[in-house]
Amino acid sequence: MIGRDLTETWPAFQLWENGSDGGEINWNYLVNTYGAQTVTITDCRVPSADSCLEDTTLSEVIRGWLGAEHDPAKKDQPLLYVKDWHLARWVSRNPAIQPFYTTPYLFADDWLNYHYCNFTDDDFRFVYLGIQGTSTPFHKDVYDSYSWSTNVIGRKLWTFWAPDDEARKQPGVELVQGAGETVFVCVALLSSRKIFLPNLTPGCYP
Ligand SMILES: O=C(O)CCC(=O)C(=O)O
Repeated sequence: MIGRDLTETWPAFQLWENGSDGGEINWNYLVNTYGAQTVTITDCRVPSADSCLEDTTLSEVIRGWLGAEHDPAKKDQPLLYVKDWHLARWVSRNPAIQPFYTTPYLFADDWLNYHYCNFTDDDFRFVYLGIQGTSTPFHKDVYDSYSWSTNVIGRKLWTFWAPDDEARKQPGVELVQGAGETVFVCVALLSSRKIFLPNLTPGCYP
C-alpha cells in the first residue's frame, strides 16, 4: 500500500468530493459531468455478478442509489456497482472536460495500456463506483498483469490469496484501503476485493 502523497495532486479529490472535509461523494458533479455516459453495471446481490453485466447511463444508476425508495438494507433490491468504466479514455477524448487524475511516476511504464491506447480502441484504465456493500468477486487481473488502484472516497476491503489452489482454501490476507491510498497488486497474487463503504476508485491496470 502506498500513502496519500502519491496522488495528492489529483483533481478528483476536489471534483468528486463534497465540502472541504471530503468523505462524501459530490453526486451533482458526477451527474452533471459524466451522467450521460453509458456504464457497465453488475448487481452484487446476484452470485457471480460479473456474469450478468448490463449497460445503462451513469445518471440512471445514481438516480437509483439516491432515490427515496432505495434501501440498501432490503435484500430484494438490487445492489448495483459501476464496473470497468472507461472514464479516463472518455476524458482524454473530450478536452472540455477537466482531467481527474494523472498517472503516478511509479506506474508510468505501462506496456499494456501503451499498446491499447495507441493501437486499439480499448484500454484497461478503469473507474469503479459503488455504495456500501458493493464488491468485485474473486479474480486475477487481465492477462496476468500487475495493477494499481487508488481509492478516492470511502474505504475498501481487499482480500489477497497466494496464487496456488491450496492457498485459496486458507483465509486470505485482508487490507483496508482508505481515501487517497494506492494499492499495487503484483502478478504473484490472485485477488478478490470487497467494498464495504462508499467508494470511487480510479484504477489503471498495466
Ligand atoms: O475496485 C474494484 O472493485 C475492482 C478493482 C479490480 O478489479 C482490480 O483492481 O483488479
